[in-house]
Order: sequence, then C-alpha cells, then structure tokens
Amino acid sequence: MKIVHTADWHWSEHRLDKCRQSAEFILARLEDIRPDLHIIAGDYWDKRQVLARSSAALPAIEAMMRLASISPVIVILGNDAHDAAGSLELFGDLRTVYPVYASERPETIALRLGKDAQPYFERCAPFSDLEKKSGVPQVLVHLLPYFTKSHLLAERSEMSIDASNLYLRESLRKIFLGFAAVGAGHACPHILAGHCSITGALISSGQTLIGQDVEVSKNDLALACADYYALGHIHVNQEIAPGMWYAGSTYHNNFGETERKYFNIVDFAHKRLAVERIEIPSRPLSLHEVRLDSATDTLVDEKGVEDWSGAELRVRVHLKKEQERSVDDGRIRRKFPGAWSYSIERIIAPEERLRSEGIADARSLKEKLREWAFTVERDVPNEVLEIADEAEAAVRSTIQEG
Ligand SMILES: [Mn+2]
Repeated sequence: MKIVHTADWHWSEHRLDKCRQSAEFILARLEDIRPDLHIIAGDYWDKRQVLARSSAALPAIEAMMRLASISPVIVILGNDAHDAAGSLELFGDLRTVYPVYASERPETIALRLGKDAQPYFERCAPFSDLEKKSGVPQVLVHLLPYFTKSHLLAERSEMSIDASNLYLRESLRKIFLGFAAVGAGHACPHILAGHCSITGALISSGQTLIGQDVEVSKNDLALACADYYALGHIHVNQEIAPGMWYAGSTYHNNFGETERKYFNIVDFAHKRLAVERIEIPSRPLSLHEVRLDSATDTLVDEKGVEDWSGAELRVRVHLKKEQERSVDDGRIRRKFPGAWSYSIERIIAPEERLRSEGIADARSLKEKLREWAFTVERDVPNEVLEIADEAEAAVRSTIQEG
C-alpha cells in the first residue's frame, strides 16, 4: 500500500508558471510511483478563481484530472482565504479514470477495491459492521478539513474566552476520539488527513498565518490513533511527531519561503511505515532589505542570514534623497551574486521624514520643540521652551504619584 501525500498547491493566476512547473514534476513522478492513493491536504487553490482565460481554473482542473488518471485522489478543504467553501465540489464530479473524493467536513472514508479491482470510496459510519459485509478496506482515511473557532463555536458566542477555548478543545478531542472509534473496527492502515496548525510546527518567515487559527496539540491529534498523519497548512515540510507530517507547499508561495519543497511517499509494506520525501525543484523566493551607509559607503543587508543562491531575489534598497543615484543595479548584483533572477526596488525616503527624524530622536519635550522649530525654520522664544520643561515635569510627577 503506497500513499502519496501532497499539500498546499495554491493554484494562482499570479504564479501560474511556478504552479505548473511543480505540478508537471509531481505528475511525472507519480507516473513512476503509481500510488494506491493520493491525499491532498488542503489549499489546492490560492484563492477563488474566475473563469477568465488567464485564471488558474483550467490548469488546476486539468492537473486534477491527470492526477486522477494515476490513482484515486482525496482532497480536503483548506482555509477559507484559499479554498472557498464549495470550491472543491466539482472535482468529485469529473469524469476521471480513478475517483476523486472532495471533503469539506470531518468524516471517515474507506478506500475499497470492487469486483473488477477498481478502487472506490465509501463513507464510514461509526461502529458499523461494514467489514463483515464488504471485507477489509485497503485503507481508512479520517478527514479534518480546515476549521476555525467560529465553525466549532457557532451559536455559542456568549461564552467567555476561557470557556470557549475549553469547549473548542473538547469538541476537537471528541472528533479525534470519534475517528479512533470508527477506525477500531477496521484492520487496515489508518490515516488522518488534516488542514490545521499543530503547536510547535516550524513556520518559514515568509508565511503569515491568520489570527483566527486554532492550534491543535500533537497529543490531542494522536487520539485519532492513525498510523500516519497527512497534514497541510504549514508550508515547510516537516515531521512534527513520529508519523505526523506536513508535506509543505508544492512551490515557494511567498518571499521569505526559502526552504526546499517536498512531497511524501508513505509505504505500508509488511505493516511497517516508511516515509520517503521527494524534493520538488521550485525556486526559492528571497527578499532582502538593504540600506546605504553613507559614512563607509557600504550596502548594509538587514537580513544577512537568508540564503539567496538560485532564488528569485527581490532587493529593496532603502535610500535617502541625496543617495538616490549612488546605487546602481550592478552594485546590487555584485552584492548578491548567484541569484537566479533579480528584482530591484528603490525606496527613497521622503525629505520631511528625514528632517523629522531629529524630532523622533529628541528625548525631552523641550528638545523636540527645538528640533521642530529648526525643521519648520521658525524661532521659539526661550520662555516657551521653559514652559515646555515645566509642563513635562508636571506630567511626569502626576504619573509617578498615580
Ligand atoms: Mn497554505
């Protein structure tokens, strides 16, 4: 039993080349691997698509049809910013060689072989005796599409934050224990496919997660008693606990995502689990911010640690007005040798802001007033400066007393 685990395909019209390149690579590898099942752990889309010729809709649908000509596919809904509600439904209706199961809610699916050895999916009810009727399934997959607090706390908005967090955790534990209960009756590999944040997962600096994200603990997730956890949402490939894996995104989505990209092959030969990672050749996206130090005439890289070799590099050069012409593209390329491509932006600080720096740096109200007067070229009488001192002292003593 060989299962392929991919996640976070993020089909987008804005980075269609990158989407396509990774898709072609994965498809070519899957032709060789010939898995029994392919699990896509959410965020197949980057955002809602329209049917314009330039959109990612057609390439994404074609990729899905080709995937389903190699093996059965299960795809779960990622977060609403990427996979809009209903955006996977039609995948289940495509006329494909192998079935596609698209899921938007927690449920358990069995993969079975029909009389003609054709695979098909079957929904599992808790405590069912299906096994007696139809024999042992090939594999059982518990599905946990993305959920938010508001999904699980609908109509409980009057709860305090503490009470709602507790309720949330209990609801999740019930779901995981429910999965374990359904799985208990089936003697086959058990997998959980989920799109969620797990506490302690490594996030690359380029990926921003939404504040609404619910974090699930590894221990709670383990209540589902699965042999392998096929996770999506975090874009860095990683094993966060034995058998608990994020596949990572199929290409570099954001600047700051410089880690290598992979998908996983999970082999259940002889009841033992073996995971092999296949690297996807995708170009990293690296962003560096530099400024010119006038005193030494050197370019200072504010993020010196991040590797840019072979990356699509974007350099933001922050310059003062008088430095505008002192850094040409050649100088940036020499500073960052070995990138695959260069996109150089110059950000010139407006003069007013530079002049007001003196005001920001000044400590006392009196000094600030003096800097302001200098900036706007006005005279401030000494009496006014003294009043500023007195006013500040009065405020300070009120704060100390309070
Ligand atoms: Mn994602």
